[in-house]
Amino acid sequence: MKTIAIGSFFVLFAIATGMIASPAFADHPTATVSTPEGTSVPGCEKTNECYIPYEVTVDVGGEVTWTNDDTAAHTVTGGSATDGPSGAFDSSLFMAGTTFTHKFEEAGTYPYFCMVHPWMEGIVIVQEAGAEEDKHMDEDKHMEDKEVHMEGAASATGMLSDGTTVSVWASEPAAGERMEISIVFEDSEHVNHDIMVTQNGETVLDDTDAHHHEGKGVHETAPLSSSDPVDITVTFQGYGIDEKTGPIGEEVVFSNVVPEFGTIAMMILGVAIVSIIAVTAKSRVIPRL
Ligand SMILES: [Cu+2]
Repeated sequence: MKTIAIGSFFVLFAIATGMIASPAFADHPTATVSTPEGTSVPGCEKTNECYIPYEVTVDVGGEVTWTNDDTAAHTVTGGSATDGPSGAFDSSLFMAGTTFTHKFEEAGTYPYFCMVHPWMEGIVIVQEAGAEEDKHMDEDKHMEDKEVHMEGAASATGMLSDGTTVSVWASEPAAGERMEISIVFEDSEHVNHDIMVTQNGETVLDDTDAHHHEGKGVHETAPLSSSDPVDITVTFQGYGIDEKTGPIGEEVVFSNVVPEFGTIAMMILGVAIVSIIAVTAKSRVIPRL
C-alpha cells in the first residue's frame, strides 16, 4: 500500500516537472495518417492497417492530418464502433483525395473509427509538451542505472577547450559482442553530446543528443564484427537542459581505444601493451594502462 502511495507521488512529481520543463519541447507538433486504398472492405483491421499508422502521438496543441488515399469516402470519428462517437472530433464524410485536420488541445488517448466502415479504427495519443523530455530523462536514468563502469584507469582521456576532462572506460571489443562504453565528463552536469564509434571504418554506435545529468553515462555498440580496437568520436553539444552553453560542437577523438586490462591479461599481454601505447600515443590518446 505504501509503495503504491510513493509510486503515485513520483508519477505526480514526474507530471509536475514535465509541466515546468514543457514549453521548449514540441517534438511532435504534427502527424499524418493515411487512409489507404481498400479499407472499405473488411480485412485491414487484422493488421491494424485501416489507418496508417494505427497509432500516432502529438503534443498538446499538435495537429493530425488524415489523407484519404482510398477511392471510397470515409470518416474520422472520435470514439469506437462499440461505444459510438465520443464527440471529441469528427471529420464527417471526407472524400477520396481529400484531407481532414484536427488540432488536439487536451492530453489524452483518443480512439477513433470510421462511421461508414466500423472495422476501421485508429488511435491518437496527445501528450503534454515536454513528456518527450521526461521520457528522455527516464532513458538517461536507465543509462545511469546500468552503472557507469569506471573502475581502474580510463581507457582514454581527452579534454574540451573549457578544461573539462572527458574520459571513457571501454569494455573489451570482441566479435559478436556489444562493447560498453562509459563516458565521464568530469565535474559536469547536464552534459549533452553525440557519440560515434567505428571499428575498421564501420559505424557500430551512433548516438546523438545523449544527455547525462551527472555528466556520465553508458553507451553500447551494436554487436562487433571483430575484436579490433575502435575509434570513438565524442561531439560535445553543450551543458544544460534547455539553454545549452559551453564549447558546443567540439570533438574529442579517441583513436585505437583499447579497454582496461585485467591483471592476468596484463601479464600475458605485457609486450603487446607496450606496442599499443606506442600506437595510441601516435594518435593523440593518453592511455593510462
Ligand atoms: Cu471508411
